[in-house]
Amino acid sequence: MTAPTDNLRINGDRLWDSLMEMAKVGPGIAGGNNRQTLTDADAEGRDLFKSWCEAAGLTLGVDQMGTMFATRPGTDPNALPVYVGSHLDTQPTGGKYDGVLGVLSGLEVVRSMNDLGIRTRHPVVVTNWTNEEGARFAPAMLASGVFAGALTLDYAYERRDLEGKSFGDELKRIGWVGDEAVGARKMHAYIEYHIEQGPILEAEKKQIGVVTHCQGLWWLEVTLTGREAHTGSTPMNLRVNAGLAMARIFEMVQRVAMENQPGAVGGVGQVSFTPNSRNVLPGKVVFTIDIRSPDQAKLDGMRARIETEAAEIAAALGVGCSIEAVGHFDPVTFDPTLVSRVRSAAERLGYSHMNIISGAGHDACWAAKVAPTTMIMCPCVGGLSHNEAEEISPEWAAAGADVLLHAVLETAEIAG
Ligand code: HGY
Ligand code: MN
Ligand code: MN
Repeated sequence: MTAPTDNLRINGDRLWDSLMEMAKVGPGIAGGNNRQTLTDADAEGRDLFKSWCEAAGLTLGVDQMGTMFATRPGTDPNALPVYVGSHLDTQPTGGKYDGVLGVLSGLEVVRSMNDLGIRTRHPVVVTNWTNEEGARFAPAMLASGVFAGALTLDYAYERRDLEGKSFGDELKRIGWVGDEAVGARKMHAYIEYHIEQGPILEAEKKQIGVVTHCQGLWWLEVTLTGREAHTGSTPMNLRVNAGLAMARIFEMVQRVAMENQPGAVGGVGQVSFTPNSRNVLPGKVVFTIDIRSPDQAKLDGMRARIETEAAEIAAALGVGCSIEAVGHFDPVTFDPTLVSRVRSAAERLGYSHMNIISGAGHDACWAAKVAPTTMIMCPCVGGLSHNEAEEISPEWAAAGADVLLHAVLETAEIAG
């Protein structure tokens, strides 16, 4: 493959304008976004992205999980496409760039190829994966998981949000059930550009993260069954206290993660109490433990210890305990050829760079199961993400998109 000349750059102002335009869709309450998957705001964002793709001359395909694939044709109809993209859905208190940067930078790469009159042998496809976040419907990376064959369509359609609404019904409600079989598409390669969502690149003053790996993950949903009782008149020795069991399990998860340093994290982001009344001891407590590590043995060892010790903690308090894995993928090693293409593109373009392991999960983690895959990262301010204050600079955004342009052109092969 011949690398493109080093003077090819994307249009950074146009990319930034598109990011700011998309940020107006599903605004949060503190400057970020609340564009959760399969909500009306998600549908609005999809329509905006669709209009931009059509304006760029792309042909849109949609699969049965609602994932959007916008294709720029290549010169060789038999060549498998090079896929780029990420996700447009956000956390409830999400930032303006998580996922969105990858989708709109993929679009910017196509827009720039149009401006430069570049044709490639392989087609280029810009992707918006449905429900990457897993905030409303667990697990995260749901559509890409079905695409990679790790999850079934029926399992995905049956996933329910906290109001009991199903993924399948909500996808139908917003009118984004596509006709393509999920996973029928074959990829020549997949390259995802994403903000780091951590503090390393900014601290090391590097413009580009050359992502070599992504850490693995378990999401363990714990259901604790206590006994609803009066918080005032129930003596301490007669309580079956699911809330106390939860607190002790949280403390244990923290301890297990700290005992697996370096390279392990563990915590809880979502809890529900039933009946969730100030003066009723909870009869049921449900929460999801999120543990991650780039080391397979550590990841699985933490899961085993947490499941054993959670059961012991609950039993000691007479509290019922059941645990269900509701999300998982093993640590991922990205494709070495694509990784070195990203690195040499950064060097050719004069951008500082370093190897990095992704702390967050991405659709690339599932794409790597079915095609040569890699990622590119840019720094984010203070390493903050999954927070409405998430921030990047236009320069950071453009640098990564330039690298994406070069990596895509080298992989899709310039045809004149
Ligand atoms: O959970 C994750 O790592 C991703 O942000 N969905
Ligand atoms: Mn993301
Ligand atoms: Mn995210």
